[in-house]
Amino acid sequence: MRRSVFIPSFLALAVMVLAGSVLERKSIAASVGEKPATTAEVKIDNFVFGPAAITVPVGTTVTWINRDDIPHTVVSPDKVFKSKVLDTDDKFSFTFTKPGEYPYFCSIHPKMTGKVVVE
Ligand SMILES: [Cu+2]
Repeated sequence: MRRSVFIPSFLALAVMVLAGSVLERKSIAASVGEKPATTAEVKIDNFVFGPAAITVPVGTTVTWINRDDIPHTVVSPDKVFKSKVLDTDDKFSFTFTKPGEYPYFCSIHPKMTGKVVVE
């Protein structure tokens, strides 16, 4: 009677240990095999993109956030990306997967310009 209780609980423990080591191996592989995602932020304030030019590695997600009290947009003239109209505190994100220079402007105030350089 005692033995029949012991064996199932031993098996359950063994399964838990095996499952744990598999999970651990997976997370190690993930941390070695994948580059950490990088992010960058550009603030829009007082009709200015700040910083106006940024240089980021390939794979970076850039987020623009409108800290101004009037609406702005973030538009690539090469049609690589285009935000909706961003009201105060709205955000727009784009992930750059290829190296290059990506100029952009605000379609409401075309004198507002910026640039993302992806290396
Ligand atoms: Cu604007």
